[in-house]
Amino acid sequence: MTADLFEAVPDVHPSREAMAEGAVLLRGYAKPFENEVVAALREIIARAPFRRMFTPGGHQMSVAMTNCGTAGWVTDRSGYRYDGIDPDSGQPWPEMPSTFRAIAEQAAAEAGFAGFTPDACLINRYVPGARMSLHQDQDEQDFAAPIVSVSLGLSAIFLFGGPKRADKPKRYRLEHGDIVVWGGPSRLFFHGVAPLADGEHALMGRQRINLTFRKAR
Ligand code: MD3
Ligand code: FE
Repeated sequence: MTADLFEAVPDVHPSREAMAEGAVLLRGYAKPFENEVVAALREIIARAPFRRMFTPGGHQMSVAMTNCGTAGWVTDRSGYRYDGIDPDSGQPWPEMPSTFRAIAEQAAAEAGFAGFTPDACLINRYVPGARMSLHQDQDEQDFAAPIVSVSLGLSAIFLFGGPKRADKPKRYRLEHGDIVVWGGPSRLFFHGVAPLADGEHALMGRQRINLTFRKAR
């Protein structure tokens, strides 16, 4: 009797897990929006295809990237920067879709960062074997603004270190639909992604896509 009643009530309390001070994992938060997100993603990559960029040191990244928003993160032999223009097309990056913005703003508010106004969304594509080595995100103007990440497709082992490169990273499995908000002290923590394991995801196929929403300027 009561079981039926409980099942009829939607869960208004999303799962919320603290990974560190300021880092909040919202498991499955983006799942209800997956079809809208994928449709918007298709339009972005038609105009700004994924490309594997080069680091200033001359290494080609295994992760392929693109951007949407008024600023996009780029790397080449001259360094890392945010640029309003896609260097491959010479055109502005595609606009940030309103669904993307809404999801990022809601998730940020859920984690205690109401008023987050992202101007950049970096889109990372991992195929099996692709990885991201430990780094800090320091190319943004305002470290008081969090970064919101949305994981889609194959799950990945996320490596979450500390304020120093030598801090031993903890490992977290990030799955399709998971959102993490990285603010406060964790905003400048070292982090990376272990080589992606092979697999097939029902909606996304043989890849992982990660969206990171940032306030770049
Ligand atoms: C923790 N991307 O694009 S997202 C990146 O899965 C990046 O593609 C990874 O690191 C990915 O820079 C991780 C999670 C993430 C993003 C930014 C952070 C974690 C963070 C900034 C500070 C601390
Ligand atoms: Fe990063």
